[in-house]
Order: sequence, then C-alpha cells, then structure tokens
Amino acid sequence: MSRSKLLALAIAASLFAVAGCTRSPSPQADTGSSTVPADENADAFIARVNREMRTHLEELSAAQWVSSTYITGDSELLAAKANERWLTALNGWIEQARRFEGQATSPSTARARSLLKLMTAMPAPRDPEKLAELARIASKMEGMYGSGEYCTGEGDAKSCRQLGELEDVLRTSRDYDEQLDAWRGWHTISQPMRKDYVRFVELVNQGAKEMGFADAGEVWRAGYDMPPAQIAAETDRLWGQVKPLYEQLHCYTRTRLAATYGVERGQVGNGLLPAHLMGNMWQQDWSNLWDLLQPYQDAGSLDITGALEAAYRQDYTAQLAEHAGTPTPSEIVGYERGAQLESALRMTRRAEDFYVSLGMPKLPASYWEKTQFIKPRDRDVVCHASAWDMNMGGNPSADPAIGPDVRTKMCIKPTEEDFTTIYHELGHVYYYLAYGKQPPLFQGGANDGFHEAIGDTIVLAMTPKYLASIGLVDEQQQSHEALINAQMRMALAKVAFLPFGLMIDRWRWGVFDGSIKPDRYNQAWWDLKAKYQGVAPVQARGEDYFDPGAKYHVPGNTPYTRYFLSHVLQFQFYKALCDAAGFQGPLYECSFYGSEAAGRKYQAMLAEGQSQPWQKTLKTLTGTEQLDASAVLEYFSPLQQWLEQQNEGRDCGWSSAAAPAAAGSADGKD
Ligand code: X8Z
Ligand code: ZN
Repeated sequence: MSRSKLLALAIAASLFAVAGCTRSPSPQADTGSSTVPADENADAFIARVNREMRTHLEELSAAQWVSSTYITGDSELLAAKANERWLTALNGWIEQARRFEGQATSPSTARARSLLKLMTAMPAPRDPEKLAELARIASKMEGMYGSGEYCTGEGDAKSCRQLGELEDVLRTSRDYDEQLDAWRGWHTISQPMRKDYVRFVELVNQGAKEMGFADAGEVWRAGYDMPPAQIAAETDRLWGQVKPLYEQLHCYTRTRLAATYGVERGQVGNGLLPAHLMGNMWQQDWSNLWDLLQPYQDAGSLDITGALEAAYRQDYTAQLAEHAGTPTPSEIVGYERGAQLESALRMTRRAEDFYVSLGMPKLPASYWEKTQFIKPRDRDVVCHASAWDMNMGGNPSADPAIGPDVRTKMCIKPTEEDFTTIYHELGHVYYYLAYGKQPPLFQGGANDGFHEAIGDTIVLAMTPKYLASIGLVDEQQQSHEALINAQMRMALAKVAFLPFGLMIDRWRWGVFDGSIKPDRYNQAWWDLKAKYQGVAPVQARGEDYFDPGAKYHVPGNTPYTRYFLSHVLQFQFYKALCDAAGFQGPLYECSFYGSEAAGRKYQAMLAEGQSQPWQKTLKTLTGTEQLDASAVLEYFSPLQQWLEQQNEGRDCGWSSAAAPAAAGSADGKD
C-alpha cells in the first residue's frame, strides 16, 4: 500500500486536549505518545511529531503487513490494536497543533501542520470506544475481502474459489454462463459487509465533523491544495475532455461483444455493456478482451500474456525434466510453485531494470528478501497488489545504519496485467526511496494521484519496440495496422479505466454526505456504473447485495479519485519525460527507456515528496500547474480517428435509465 493508504487506515481525531502543555507525562503515555513540553514552539512541535510518527508507523506497518500476508483472527486483532494506538497518537498531535492556530510560522512548518489533518482518510471519533470500534471494523472488512471465497457443491463435491481463480474465468472463458457464475460468485463475498460498512460510515463521519469537516468525503477532497469543492469540478472538467474518446471505445466494444455473444446477449438494456463479459470483475480494465477486440489479426502479435505463460511453462518442464522417475503429487506442486516464483522474480527484475536504466538505484537486498511475490499455499492473504514503506527511509533515531525497508505484496501470475502492475508498484517503491530523506510529514506523493502515476508513466513507455527488445513480443511491423493494434492495447487499459476511476468516489462522496442512504447503496452504485461506464449487470442487483464491497478499495477504505487523476497525470508526465529524453516524433512512439536525462528530472520530482503544493511540483516537471487531459487525446489521436471510422453509422452511446432496476432479490431473479 502507498504510505497515504497507511495513513488512510490510521488517522483520527484526538482523545485528550493537551492545551495545558505540561512536561509531566500526559494521560496518553500508555498509548506511546510522548510528553508535551510546555515551552514547545511550532517548529519544535513539528520536529517532535516527525520523530514520534516514524516510530508509530513502523509498528503499524509491521502489524498490517502481518495481517495482510497471514489473515487470521489473531493477526486481525493485532492490526486493529496497532491501528488504534496510531489513531490515538495522531489525534493527540492534531489536538496539540491547535495551540499554534493563527501563529505565524515558517511556510514549511505551516504546511506540515496542515498536512496533519489533511492526510486523514479515516478520521476517527474522539470517543476511545468508538475509535477502537472503527479500527476493528476496518481490519475486519479488509480480512473479509482478503479471505473471500465462492463455494459451490456440497460434501465431497464442495469446491471453493477465491478472487484469483474467479478472475481467471473472466480472463480466459468466453462462455457466457460460466463468466456470469464467476462474476456473481465473487459478489456474494461482500453481502455480509454491508452492516459493517454502514457503521463505518457513521464513525468516520463523526471523526470528520469533530475535526471541522462536513463529512469524511470532504476530508478526502481537502487533500489537493485547493478548496475541496474545486477538485470535484476539476475531475468533471477532465472527464469532459476524455469522454468522447471513451464513448467511441465503448461503441466499438459493444459491436464486438454483439458479434461474439449475439445482439441480445452482447448488451443490456439500451446499449449498456454486460458487467460479466468485460474480462474484469469491475469492468475497469478491458485488456483481457484482446482476443475479441484486436483490430488487426495479422499486424504483429502483442500477446504478452502468451509469452509470459510460455516462459513459465518452460521453467516448469525444465524442472520436471531434471527429476528422476515419476514425481509425486506434492513434488509436482513444488515444481509448479518453483516455476511460479521464478516467473514472478523474472518479471520483477525486468521492471526494476527499467527504473535502473533511468539512473535510479537497484532495489535494496531487503526488498528481495521480504517481498511477497506469489500467493502462499497455506494461508489467506490480501492478494490486491500493494507497495509498502515499512520504516520511512530508515530509522536514524533508532540506528543510523538502518536503511530503507520497502516491499511489495502481490500474488503474481504470468499475465500482462500483473506484469504492468509490477511496474506500477515499483513506481510507489521508487517514490518511497526518493523521498525517504524528507521528514515523515513530507513523505507522500505531491498529491495521491502523483503516487499512482509514477509507475504507470513507465508503463506508457513500454512501447511495442521496448517489448520486442525484452523478447516479449516479436519484432514489430511498421504499419498503420500495427500502430492501431498497439494503441488499442493501451486504450483497453487506460481509456476503459477513466469513468471507473471517477465513479467509485462519486458513490462514496454521496454515501459520506448522506445523499446516498444505506437503503439505496446498491441502486446508486449501479446507477453510477451505468451513467459513467455504460455497464450494467444482466440480472437485477437488489439491496440484499453490497456490490461496492466486492471492490478492494471500498472495504480497504482507499480513496479512488487518485487513480482517475493518475490516468490524466501519467500522460502529462510521459510527455514531459519524452521531451527530457530528447524524443522527437509522435507521442505514442516514445519510450524513454535508458534516458538518464529523463530519469534525473523524474527523480528530482520524486525527491520533493509532498513538501510543497503539487501545482509547483507539476510545473517543474511539465511547465504547467494545470491538470490537463490533452496529452491523453494527443496520444490516442490515431485510435480515436480509427474508432470513429469503425463506428460510423452506428448508434453509439447508451441510456443509463435502461439498466435493470436494482430492485431484484438476492437470488438474482426478477
Ligand atoms: O489498486 C491499484 C494498485 C495498487 S495502488 C494495484 N490500482 C487500482 C485498482 O486496482 O483498482 C491500480 C489501478 C487502479
Ligand atoms: Zn498504486
């Protein structure tokens, strides 16, 4: 998880007012908070918070790492307790900071003070019992998601599948009913979360109000160095820029689905795409539909998953071949896992190589020792990919020799999606490493969208030429057909994502501000899915379901607007780095692999962390302070033209009113 995610799990309001500022131990001593010196000025206060914060976060990260990589009731309890201690300490600091309100301080101290509150994604009530309840619910929901499974059959015939296996069905099967079963199956895991989520919303809203915000959604929107209302308008503006491109992709995809499944089954209602047929549980990335959507069959293969799988199989058969005699079933499993790990390590080393080619350091040895690369066999883990900064760049106060402890946690499979996700995660890791020398309060993305965009910018530079250079695809033809294929590959990941990146927090903002009440949670979710993405379930999804909870970031309480912003910012970064690398030519052809000039510029941006308003950081890299989706449009301009030709004469667009009403019962029958 990114550090702001850690903070998201953990930040809260205060238990005690310490305005008295005595030197005697405060009543919080048992929670780990230090005493508050009576004569402490604002600078000294921030310095102390920075010291104490590092110690707290080390403990919290360790507890959360264990609970995410070894889900049990015990690890859940320990993570909740660590979270509680952290939340309490943070409350104390927020309260203590009030002493300095209205005081003139250095700009850096003023910024650090305002960040204390603004980093809060899970504001907790002051009441210690409610704070503890919130910490428990947060751990519980994350555990429920991580251990979620869909079981069918009974007795000896009972079989259970977790998310990874259900995703495999959506990725590889083109059987309508089989996909529907996998999609519906996964969405059963979140039904029991609904009650917890309702309570969670009450608690974080109370915490937000106690901090002076209208609700928890406003806390989230306040983290963008602009008035909270403005970020909503900004995201609307950006969506307006890219919506016509999305609509073209949607229209083309609908036609291909109709060709595959028939006109009746290829759409829902008036032009909506069936949720279970998009190759992805949440319809956020359509890359897995490559077999249906590839524009030209004979224009060079871009089958990255095929190449990764072939390499995996080769490892596996090589290991088997070395075995004398017939291997036992457990030896076979051992070989499979050996090959899976080898494949995951190879993919990760490949991603590291890109960063190193830009002049960035190699990953520390501890990264390779402590990372979770593949899904363990013997226990439940949260497979959702994340990057962790365990000790904020080392702990000089404990031991100056302790270096950074950065890790990733994934359940890597040899697929294109996981391959690009590794590049994404290493973007977080290189951000942690670059800003590790900043004081803890400034260790974060310039805004959270920056953190998400670092690795994805590298993914944009994974051009067919780069992929061919690392042996994942064949030498590419130089033809218009090959270009359109390459653009389509990128669009299925990047353009398809845009409305999804927007709708999740449109839902949560509404939930937090009370305009979406619990009795309409699911209805409102599918209304927004229809409105923004133009997708719908093929059977009604009543309020017995809690479909938002089947997406990690809802039970994990990770704000999502960051990903929408990232999908705009990464094109701005990409263009700037291409310029820095001296690239000339159409944007979509640029790879800055191997450019130390681009790397230096990137690294300089990363090293700033969140020490200054993001607009300033953006300007240093790109020359503008504005978020702007025109680089997205510039990049995809050949594809947009091609799609417009393909769609000519077709009735594009959709009517969201035609989504099946969410009024059905939980068994899916209307
Ligand atoms: O959650 C993630 C990363 C970890 S920050 C794997 N992403 C979003 C998602 O999976 O929903 C990356 C893209 C969007
Ligand atoms: Zn991320």
